[in-house]
Amino acid sequence: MPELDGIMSQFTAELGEADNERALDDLRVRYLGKKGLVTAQFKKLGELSPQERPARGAELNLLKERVQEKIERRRAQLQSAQLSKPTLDLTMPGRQPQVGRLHPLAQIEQRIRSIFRSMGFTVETGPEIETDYYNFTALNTPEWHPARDEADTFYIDDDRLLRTETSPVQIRVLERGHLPVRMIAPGRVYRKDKPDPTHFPVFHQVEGLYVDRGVTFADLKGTLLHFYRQLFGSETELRFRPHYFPFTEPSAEVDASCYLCKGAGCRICKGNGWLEMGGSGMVDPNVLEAVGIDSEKWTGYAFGLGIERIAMIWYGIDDIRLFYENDLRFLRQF
Ligand code: 2U9
Repeated sequence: MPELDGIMSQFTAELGEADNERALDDLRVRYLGKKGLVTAQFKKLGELSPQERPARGAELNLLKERVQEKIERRRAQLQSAQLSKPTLDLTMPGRQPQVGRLHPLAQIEQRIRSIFRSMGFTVETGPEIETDYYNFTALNTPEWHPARDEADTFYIDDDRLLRTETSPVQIRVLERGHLPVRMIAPGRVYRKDKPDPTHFPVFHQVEGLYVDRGVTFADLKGTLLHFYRQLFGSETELRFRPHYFPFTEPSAEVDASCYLCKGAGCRICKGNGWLEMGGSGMVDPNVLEAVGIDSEKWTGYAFGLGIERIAMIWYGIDDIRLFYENDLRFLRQF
């Protein structure tokens, strides 16, 4: 019947366009639903004569079955296509990778390491739990020295403590007996200080040591001058003030001219033009003899500086505790 052929070919065309299950459902309703095109044909059967009706009915049943069958086949097709579709959606916006960075103290330590490495210093490390011998005795630190007091140092037991400086690393290196030694020892040190804007019970130091034949205070001054000029700029000047350390003789505290105002006075140097950087001196002969080095043949210089202090000066940070709070709003600035 031409009319039914027309319905079938229209259905086939529309079926080709139903590319998802919802469109397929709409299509089914449009043909087989209560008011559907095929259903309407069934309704018209009553208008036919009893002779015409059976043949027409059979034709319509066939049409209905074919439409149903095609819909189900298409549904199966769509479902399997959905399953094999990749779940990766390339049109999705990308995720911003979280790029990390080094802690400001680690950044400063790296700069310090690289300046000294460029001058031929090795970088040495050692344990943070030390013995009384390495931390004090070998460093000529007398029994009466306040650093030995339980109030100033974290003791683990009678003999063991958290190192109060990185100097024990130098003792361990000198004990190996290979001279000359030209090294720095960066690392964590501990003191029983109550936290305040300039004190914290853990902080970081870099100590340096050069032991060779004929090392003088002039070598110390030249090396530190080069170091601080690399760190703070080529106009930097140094000032050495006499001081006392148990492990060096003579000893001096080291000031650098302010990198910001060049000595005129500003908020960074608190108006006096100079920045206190650390200490230095010629290694005390007692220290060399304690590790079996002939102090008549060999001399050396040593120095120490605090990494937090340099970072605070360089970045203009007024409270050491900020380095240890792990607040990303602070840390992300560096
Ligand atoms: C050996 C011999 C000598 C290490 C030295 C200093 C001077 C010094 C302070 C700076 C600020 C510690 O971080 S701080 O609080 N350090 O002033 N340290 S000379 O002298 C040594 C070390 C090891 C065998």
